[in-house]
Amino acid sequence: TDRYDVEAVQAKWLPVWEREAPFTADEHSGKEKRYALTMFPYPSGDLHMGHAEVFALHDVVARYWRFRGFDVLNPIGWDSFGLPAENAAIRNDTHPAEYTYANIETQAESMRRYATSFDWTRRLHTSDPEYYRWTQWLFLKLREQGLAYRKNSAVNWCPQDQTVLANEQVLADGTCERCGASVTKRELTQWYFRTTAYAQELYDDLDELQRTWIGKVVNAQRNWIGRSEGAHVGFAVEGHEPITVFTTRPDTIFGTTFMVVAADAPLAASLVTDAQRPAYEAYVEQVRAASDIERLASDRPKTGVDLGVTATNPVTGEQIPVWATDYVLADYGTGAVMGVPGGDQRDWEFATAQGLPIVRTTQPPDGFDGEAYAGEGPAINSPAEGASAPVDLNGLGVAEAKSAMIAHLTESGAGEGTVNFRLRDWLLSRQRYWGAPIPIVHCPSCGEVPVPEDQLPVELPDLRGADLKPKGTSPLGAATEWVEVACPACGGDARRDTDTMDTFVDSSWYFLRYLSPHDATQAFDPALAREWGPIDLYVGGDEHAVLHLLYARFFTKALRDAGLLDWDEPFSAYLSQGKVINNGRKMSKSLGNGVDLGAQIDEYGVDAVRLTLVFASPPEDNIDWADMSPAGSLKFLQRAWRLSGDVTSEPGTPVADGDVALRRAVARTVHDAQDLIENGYRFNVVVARVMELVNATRKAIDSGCGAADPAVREATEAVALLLSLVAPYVAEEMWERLGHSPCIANAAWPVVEESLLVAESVTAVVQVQGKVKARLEVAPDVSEDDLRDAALADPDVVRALDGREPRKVIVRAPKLVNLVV
Ligand code: ANZ
Ligand code: ZN
Repeated sequence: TDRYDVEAVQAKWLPVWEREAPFTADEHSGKEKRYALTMFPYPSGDLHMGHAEVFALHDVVARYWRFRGFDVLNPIGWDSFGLPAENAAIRNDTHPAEYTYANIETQAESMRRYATSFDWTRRLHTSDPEYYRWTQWLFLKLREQGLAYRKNSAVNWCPQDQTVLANEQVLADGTCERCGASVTKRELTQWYFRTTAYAQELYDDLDELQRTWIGKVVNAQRNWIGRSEGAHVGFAVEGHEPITVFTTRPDTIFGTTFMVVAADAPLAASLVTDAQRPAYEAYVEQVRAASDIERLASDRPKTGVDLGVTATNPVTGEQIPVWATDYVLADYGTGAVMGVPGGDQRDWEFATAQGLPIVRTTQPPDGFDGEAYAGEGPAINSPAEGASAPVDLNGLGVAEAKSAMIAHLTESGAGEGTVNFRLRDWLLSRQRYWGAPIPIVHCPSCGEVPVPEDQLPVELPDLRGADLKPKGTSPLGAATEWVEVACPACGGDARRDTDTMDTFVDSSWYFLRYLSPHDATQAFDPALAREWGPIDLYVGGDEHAVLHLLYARFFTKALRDAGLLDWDEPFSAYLSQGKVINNGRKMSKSLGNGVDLGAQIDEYGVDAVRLTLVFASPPEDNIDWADMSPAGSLKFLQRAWRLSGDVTSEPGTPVADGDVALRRAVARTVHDAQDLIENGYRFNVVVARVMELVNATRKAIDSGCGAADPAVREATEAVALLLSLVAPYVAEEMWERLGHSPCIANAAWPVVEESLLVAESVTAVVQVQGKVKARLEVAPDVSEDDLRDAALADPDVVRALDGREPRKVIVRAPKLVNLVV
């Protein structure tokens, strides 16, 4: 027949590949190494179209590198702890482990059939004790470095999931990134990683990553880390420590007419006078109920309470009132602000609402009719007319005025220039069951005691049949036998920490565990990390633009400083793919527009689905499945496959005498494919070029050099090799029909003969007496003599000469011949 049987071909090759395992990485190969990583999945349900897309795109590069002679590490595993599994288990009334591992098997089966070039020998699951033992070990390692600590503070609380959330898990609209519930605040003692210790480095290194990471993600991280340059300024308060503020506008100090401190912070409570205390306490009560987002909303009326004390402006010496308010956040900067209503809109609104004075210190442009003015302009009222001050900013532009004021503050000891970051420490404890237990024992006499290394892992108690529904305290607290332990330090009665770690902790280091996933002696082998890392290409969705990528960067830097890693950054290059949508909309249950991956594969086969996803668009663009034609992809694959049946020359036939035009097409296609993959991941164009090559080869067979020409074999082999990056089944089948044994993945990449890439001909112009008389198509390397002879033999030139003998013949090969008579 003239079609291959998709099902039969899949059934035929899968077991062969499993047996041959061509993609097992080998650290002893002596070849140059490449580490290709794709984000490991959560085991919720079966694989979906999104997975199919990422894996297909990622595989192009992983397979390509292998063909180019690198030893490629391309591992896969499962991010198998976490709320999705726990919630689903509660819904389905099973144990999270059952739900998780059943889904992992389902996904693994689908992945195998999908035939990406993963090294299955390195498979890992973060919920295996063998894995989380080392997550716990790393937690303790970071704690030793002072990078993990416990503190009491107001934290984000999801009332739906009944657990705390990291700042990164609260969306811009103040809702939980998992469940969409409105996030509230709670006062709790929780574990944190000190991500802020690396704020500067995490920020600065983005400049370098900008070149190899896609821009959106780099910008998202920049904004998240949020670097602000400004100053710390101290305002003296009688009978109290000075209040230090962080300001980005030290040039506006002359316009400071009041101070505001975060209402729900210890500073406010320590400042308030007895007379004002009842009013203050009532106000705090009201503040606690609101979220950060509500508090910062610009359209919210500005409220506050006078604390009854005054502070001294360090430059003017004026006494200004100190208020507590909810628009100052306790955990940004110093939690205290110098109120400059002329320059800050929030301060303007507060001053207006509370009847506080307003003084402009930057001259707005003519015709400005707004309220606070934050733009460029000369300093005014700094100091006010007639007033004397130790520094005079009047007339200076904003930048100059800032530096002048910082210089003055530094000299007078009232302040100094500083850099402030928006980034907070990472809150890592969760009041949920399905995660790695925090390996700490709380002892009444010794305090926090780390579980000794030889007692790791602290295994999760089974809790089968227990009610895991979120109740606001960790379900582990109910496992009395598990909780009550002897203190590792003094042997007295003590209790285990009952919180589990955020699953983002698990995924912050999994790329290191792949290097030796079953190593029972260490989390990862530093020597292997040196050999394989950092990751040469990371492929995954940009929903992880901040969370996962930032945390993994933090872990990398912390482990470097622990002497375990010698990389500064984990991911040298990062590619994030677009989404697969349907009919212009995101696929969702409620819209009922989901496309089932399994059904697509059953209908068109793995190769056609993969080809469709890769061919659809540049990787970073969305793919609307409604506009796709997997049937068309399959048709193309059949055309490609037919070529392999038509080739009649033997494998290894010398190709030098083959049809030159077709050989040129092959060389150009392979050369360009390399360029397209290596520079900008233009995989869709690679597919388009292979389609052209298939057409050219078909034409050569049917109406050109014929099927026996060795160039036809060369072209068909190139088609098979290039196609194997995207459609491995049909490629393997073609390879066999071409007389080779499996696996095509082990075959040599086609060598591009440079001479075949040179343009086939150039146009030479022939002039007689300065007038163009003829144009000749000649080889680019034509000799001067040949070009002269060709020009003199041309009929138009002969006619123009009309029998005259040229006096002079000027030849500039290959472009020009000039005849003078
Ligand atoms: C005086 C001033 C005058 C300010 C002016 C701005 C304009 P970014 O750029 O986000 O770092 N601020 C400081 N700490 C705060 C807190 N905990 N909660 C709310 N606001 C706070 O913003 C820094 C500016 O935000 C600081 O500079 C401070 O107001 C305010 F014409 O100080 B500014
Ligand atoms: Zn103890």
